[in-house]
Amino acid sequence: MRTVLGLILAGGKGSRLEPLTVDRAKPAVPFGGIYRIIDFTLSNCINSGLRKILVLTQYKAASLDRHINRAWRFLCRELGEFIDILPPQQRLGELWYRGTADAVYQNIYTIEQSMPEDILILSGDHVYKMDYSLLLEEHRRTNADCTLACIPVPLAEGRHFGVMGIDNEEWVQRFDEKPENPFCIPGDPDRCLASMGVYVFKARTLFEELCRAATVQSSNHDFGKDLIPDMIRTHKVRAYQFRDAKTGDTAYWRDVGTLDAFYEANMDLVSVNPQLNLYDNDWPIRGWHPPLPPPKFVFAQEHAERPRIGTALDSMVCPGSVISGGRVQGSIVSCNVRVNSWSTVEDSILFEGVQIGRHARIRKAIIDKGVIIPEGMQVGYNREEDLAHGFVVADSGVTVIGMEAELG
Ligand code: ADQ
Ligand code: ADP
Repeated sequence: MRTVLGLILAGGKGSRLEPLTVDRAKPAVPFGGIYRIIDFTLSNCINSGLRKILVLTQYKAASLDRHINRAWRFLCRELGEFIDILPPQQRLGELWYRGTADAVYQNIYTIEQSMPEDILILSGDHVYKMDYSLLLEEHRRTNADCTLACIPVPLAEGRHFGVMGIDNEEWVQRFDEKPENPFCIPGDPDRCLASMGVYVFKARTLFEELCRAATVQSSNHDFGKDLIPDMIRTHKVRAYQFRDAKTGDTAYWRDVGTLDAFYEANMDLVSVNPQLNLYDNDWPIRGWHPPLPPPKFVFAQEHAERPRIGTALDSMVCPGSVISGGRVQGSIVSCNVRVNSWSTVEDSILFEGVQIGRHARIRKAIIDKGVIIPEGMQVGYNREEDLAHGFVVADSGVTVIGMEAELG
């Protein structure tokens, strides 16, 4: 892994996660209480032995920048190890990045400086645990120019991904980016093979292809739309099927780019047997939170007829939070949250600093940083009422309250 450079694409706009991305980049959106989405990819890098990492940012990167500076500044530059943030340099003109391939092309100068043999391209908005060294091993063993990680997904979801067709030896023969009618895996009519947006390239080949693509005016300058479909005609492009190393089954991987996918992946964490186990010492996921006291659960019997019982069941509760006489169930409670007496919070995600007023009832909701829910308010019980408050209601009915919400 010492001759591999990891590039994390973290500049996407994330409009399908709005309002959570109104003020922050998608990879910086909080996830699972003490994490940001990008922490999964960064943890995978570190756990895989990768020590040279560039994070390419663009859109609303201030909070992402701050998080990386606080949580991910422990590598030793003197040993040639780094996690560096690369904002757009506009080295090659006035343009911002035109697409994912252009984001890499515009940073070729910085990338070449670490003289990598192979370049691993990753996304900052996926939730999974993956050992990239196994992907690299396969890429080198087969002498591929490019290897694409992939996973089977239900056919109906194929239109959200790059869908690939492979031959018997796993060489890629076809690649359609977000096809309207995805083609299935031969012999498996209900599923197609989706690209995970995780690619490894021989560095030399990638530089040549990027320079060639940069001159094509009609191009979208995107890996999935242009560069990879072009390369399968001219180069050896291989598929690497991402499987659970222990069981050999399809592994857990989620693109959490929509509110529903984001919500579901969080809810998985508080299920009794989550598909993504955070309590796995062999593959630690590194998050960050400020130094805070342990979470506290307060039970008070001052009103004998209706005691205030502060409880949290099937939930994750982070430091600094006080469940003071409220009831939390199936939820994620981030740092410094207050859940006050006689309130209930069910199947919800509360970001840092949220306050739930007395007697409030919250169900199936995502509440962004610092939002104060007034006494007695109901969220997630009546779609029309939620919309009238200016909340976003996602397809599956999850109510989302953004940071800017002014309530009560
Ligand atoms: P998408 O996720 O839709 O599909 P895209 O929105 O381009 O592709 O994002 C890929 C990654 O690049 C994201 O992490 C995003 O934040 C980042 N990004 C986007 N534009 C950027 C820019 N201008 N500068 C820097 N970073 C940028 C891709 C592939 C599909 C594949 C899915 C898997 O194109 O083939 O199936 O990922 O999720
Ligand atoms: P997060 O909720 O992701 O931790 P922050 O609260 O750090 O994000 O900030 C989100 C965005 O809101 C920042 O990128 C910045 O654009 C804006 N912002 C936050 N605090 C301030 C501030 N004090 N002054 C100006 N802008 C701010």
